[in-house]
Amino acid sequence: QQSIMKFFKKSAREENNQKEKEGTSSSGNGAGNEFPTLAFPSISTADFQFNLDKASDIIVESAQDFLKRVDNVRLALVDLSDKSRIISLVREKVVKKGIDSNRFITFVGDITMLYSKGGLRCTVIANAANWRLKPGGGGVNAAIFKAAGEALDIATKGRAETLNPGSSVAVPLPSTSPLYQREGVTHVIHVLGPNMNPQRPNYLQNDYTKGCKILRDAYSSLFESFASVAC
Ligand code: AR6
Repeated sequence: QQSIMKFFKKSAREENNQKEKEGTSSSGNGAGNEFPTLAFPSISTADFQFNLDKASDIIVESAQDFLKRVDNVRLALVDLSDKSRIISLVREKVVKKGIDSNRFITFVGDITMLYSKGGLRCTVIANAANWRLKPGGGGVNAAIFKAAGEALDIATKGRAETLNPGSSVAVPLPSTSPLYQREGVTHVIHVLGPNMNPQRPNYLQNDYTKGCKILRDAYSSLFESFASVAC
């Protein structure tokens, strides 16, 4: 709660809006604003304790592969704080690889309020889910289920009961959902990433050979799901 409030302090909001209008943001949210955009959190790097440096490599490589293959779409990595380590790592690597800043952006904000508070239109958002696809539990999963209301829980149950690590499921959001009405979100894609937290199910015991493969599979499944609903 507190971090969300801190996050959306007026100055940050205005800065994002201004950058969006001018198209001058270093993260580049200008000319590509008309493309269908997927907003996604960094999968597995908070509650699931995945190594940030390895995760940032996988995010950038997976995004680059996807954007080479699919035109007229945009990806936006989102995190809550302007001190987000994963955002800085990804930004550096995106610049190094010369990825088009109109097609891959980083954005600081709450993924459930991107349009209303940040002026960023994202018709599809990703959720770092748990294997039972249950609401609550903390992190971005709790925030998305709360903002979307019961409609998301019902729609999710209609699509899948569980997820395997490395896979995703796209759920159309009913137009009655506040997230649809307020933010213009038409789909939520639940993704289950690799877990390096001994307190959570499917614990990988620090096996990063398996973990990196699962994280790559998770992003490739997420981006394919996005292409299938957006294109
Ligand atoms: N908006 C944008 N980014 C957010 C938000 C938000 N509202 N909330 C968190 N993040 P996490 P995981 C960022 O822990 O590591 C859940 O309880 C956060 O800073 O949500 O994949 C599920 O039920 C981080 O960068 O997901 C699972 O059991 C990123 O989202 C488990 O946690 C992912 O953090 C999944 O753990």
